[in-house]
Amino acid sequence: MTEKSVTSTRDIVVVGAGFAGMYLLHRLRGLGFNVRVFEKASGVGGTWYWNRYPGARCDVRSLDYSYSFDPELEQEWEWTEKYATQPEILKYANHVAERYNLWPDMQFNTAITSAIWDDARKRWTITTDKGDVVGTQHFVLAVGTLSTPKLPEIPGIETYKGATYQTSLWPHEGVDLTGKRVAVIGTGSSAIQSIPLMAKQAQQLTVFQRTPNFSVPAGNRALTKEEVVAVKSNYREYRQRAKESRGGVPIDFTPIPMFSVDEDKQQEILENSWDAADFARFLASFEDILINKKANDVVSDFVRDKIRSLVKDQEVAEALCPYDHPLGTKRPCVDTDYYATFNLEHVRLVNLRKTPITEITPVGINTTDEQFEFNVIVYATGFDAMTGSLLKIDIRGKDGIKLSDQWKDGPTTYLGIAIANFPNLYTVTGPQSPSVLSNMMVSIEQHVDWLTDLFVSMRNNGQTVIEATQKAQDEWVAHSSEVGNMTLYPLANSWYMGANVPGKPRVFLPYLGGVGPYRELCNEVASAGYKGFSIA
Ligand code: NA7
Repeated sequence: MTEKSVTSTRDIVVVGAGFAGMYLLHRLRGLGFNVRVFEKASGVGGTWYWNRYPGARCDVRSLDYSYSFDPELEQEWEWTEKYATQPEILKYANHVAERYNLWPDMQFNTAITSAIWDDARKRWTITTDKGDVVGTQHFVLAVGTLSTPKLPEIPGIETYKGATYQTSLWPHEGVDLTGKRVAVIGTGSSAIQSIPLMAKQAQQLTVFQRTPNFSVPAGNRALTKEEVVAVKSNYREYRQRAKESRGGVPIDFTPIPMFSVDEDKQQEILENSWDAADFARFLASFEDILINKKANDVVSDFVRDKIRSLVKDQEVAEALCPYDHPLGTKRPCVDTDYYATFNLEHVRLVNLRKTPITEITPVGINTTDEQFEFNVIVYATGFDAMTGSLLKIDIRGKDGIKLSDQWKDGPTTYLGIAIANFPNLYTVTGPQSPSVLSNMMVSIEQHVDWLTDLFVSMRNNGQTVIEATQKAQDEWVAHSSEVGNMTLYPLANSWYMGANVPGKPRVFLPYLGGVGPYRELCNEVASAGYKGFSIA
């Protein structure tokens, strides 16, 4: 790539106009950096731009899942429900873009196709699918963690003649399922949120389930004025507690070990947590749910009993009960009437563990036992999580080394922020950071603030290049995997483990050390002059 072909130069190029990209732009531009954000979508919002399926909501409470960087913004914005809907979150994202006039520095409908490090010039050359060739000092991948949708590998999928939709690419104008015979493949969070609403329209709804998931009730409702005031009048202290917490959400009690109390007390605590209708709180019911299999069994049994009490047909109930993974080792779902939907006459569950899909035909879906015909197939089959969107870009670091080669056995990073051999390249909420195991807003703000401080420090010190050392990276990867292995998480075939994508290396992707301790570690690295990095 010659300098001549570069059509513009920047201090910092950011990929993605989700909450990370927008906040990066706001902070960095305010400090005088020349920043350009590129975004594949035609608008801001990232995951909330794409995932428009019926019932799409955040599973973190709205008062928590919002920016904290500007007290005026957090006071003026009015969330209406306990869990915000996708349209409301998207409206918020647009409000932020408008309020801070982010539009002029964001380029939409543009995907980055390659990023090549030029070691002589100490700069990245970024190419887009619209023909831009941008030279930049720093390159930040704020591409999101669940942003590469995944279709199932089912023979005949391309032959189906009816309408097909993916939950993660739902049409902006919505879909009317009235009078339709609808199939849903998948029973993850997206399916569990959308199935009750699709069932309200469809003439017939057939759910193809390979693996059941644990789901806790959302108990969604309008926020009361009093509870909003209670949080907003104390937002600084509330946000601070979120930053110091494990998951980025303040918990109002100190969990105890499961077996420090008798069975009756265990059940009482679990009932209270169930009624509190909040999965983060539910998972925190006892301190050892995710590290002690026996403690986990108690909670898993508790939820299985709930499923049996909610679903009338006990054969269906049993099929909906997860046994293959400890509760919480796949992200628990949060639902409104999911289990009760299976009591409706026109809703049917097909248990693919008993009768697997053999093929998709022009008219429907065949299993080993039956041939189904549908007007519509909905794929709620998830994502190539955490690394999919990073590896879609042809990224080449020092000596032309490809990121896809360096990561062929799984991602290796320093702090989930930087990668050895890839100078001046950064991931926001990347693999081996708390990321998807936390309230993403808290983790996004932490990474953006940390990177902003880094860029300012480098500028002030006349430094131009920073790179994670191999040693620091090796130690971080070892630490991250050691922490992961102390928990029950690796027991599940989850997207946390890359297990949902055939051929993807089986590595625990997020960092399990907790948001608060992780923040401290990152701050220590910075205050020690960016320990573990070579910087010049
Ligand atoms: P998930 O949670 O990855 O769910 C995908 C679902 O699709 C899951 O039930 C899969 O079953 C199922 N799936 C995938 N491939 C197939 C095939 N070939 N046949 C049958 N079923 C299949 O994605 P979501 O979009 O629901 O949620 C992602 C995250 O968004 C969620 O965790 C929240 O953090 C928000 P499997 O378990 O692989 O057997």
